[in-house]
Amino acid sequence: AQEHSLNRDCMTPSRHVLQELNSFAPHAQDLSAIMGRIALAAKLISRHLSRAGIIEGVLGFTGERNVQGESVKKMDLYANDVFIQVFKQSGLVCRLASEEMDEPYYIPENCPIGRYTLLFDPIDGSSNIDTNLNVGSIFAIRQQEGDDLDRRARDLVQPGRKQIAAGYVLYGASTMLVYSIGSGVHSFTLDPSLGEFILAQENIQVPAWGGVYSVNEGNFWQWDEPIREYVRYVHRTPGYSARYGGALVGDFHRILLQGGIFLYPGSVEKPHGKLRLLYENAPLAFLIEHAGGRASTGTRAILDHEPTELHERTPLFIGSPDNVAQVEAFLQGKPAPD
Ligand code: P6P
Repeated sequence: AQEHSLNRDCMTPSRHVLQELNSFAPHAQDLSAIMGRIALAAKLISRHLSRAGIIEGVLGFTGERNVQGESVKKMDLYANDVFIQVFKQSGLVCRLASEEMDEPYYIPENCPIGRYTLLFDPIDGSSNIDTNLNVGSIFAIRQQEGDDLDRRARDLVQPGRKQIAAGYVLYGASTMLVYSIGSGVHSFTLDPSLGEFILAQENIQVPAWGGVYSVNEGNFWQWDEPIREYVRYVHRTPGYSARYGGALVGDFHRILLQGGIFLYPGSVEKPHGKLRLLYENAPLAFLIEHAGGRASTGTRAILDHEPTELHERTPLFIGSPDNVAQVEAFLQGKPAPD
């Protein structure tokens, strides 16, 4: 038991990758090192967030607007810079693409080791920061294809099935890192006394069905009729609870562990929804599928959607397989089950 607990206490994300791949081959070493770097970025961001209100640069806005036209929070830029700095000296990643950057950031030195690309949303849900509610980071790792000499990063604008790893960090009551390299979904909890993410749960499986539905009902007026019909159905059917934190990672994490469904449908103002495919929906879809769940645009699997541009948005219906199937039935015009 002693040996087991010591092993568990030292099971960090980078060590876990080697265990999962059961290999010390270069590819496994690369992924292990990348996960170690992501853990470092997460620790730096977590530490900064914990000082919100005490030090400058955490709360509030920069006064600028990003490519999405959204006002940029100081924390968005800080977290984006953390990822760049952590990976710049890694020799592992050639490009970083993020919600905060119009174009990918190219690591100037040519990459001697890996030719990987990191796609990430450095701080998702940043509107929650000023009210001390949970926020998250979302990331996906892809293998670079071709030489991208024209720096158009066209090899990035491809379906989510091309992802080789994905995960998120939840800065909540505790800071958790959840990831998958395609063999199960695993969670780690940051132990501040160690300064390490320690393995918490392996092979997380989402329940087949859950009673939680997570959607911003303030958008009801601008949804298509089938989505309105679905929400009216859950309003009149026992067994459902509404939970919406306003930050995707926290809302997703609850669904992953307890089951249910998160919805961000298209609307009048945003026909393709608000959430981004390549660094929000696709990484979470990768995770939920490896946890036995489903993620749909409403008409097809998120991971099969063929994007045409880097910051493309898609609607998102993600969670327990039975819940996603139920919403798809409404979208296909099938009568409500009752
Ligand atoms: P709404 C946060 O701004 C975010 O990008 C996601 O984290 C979250 O799920 C969504 O937008 C919330 O959007 O329109 O409900 O406020």
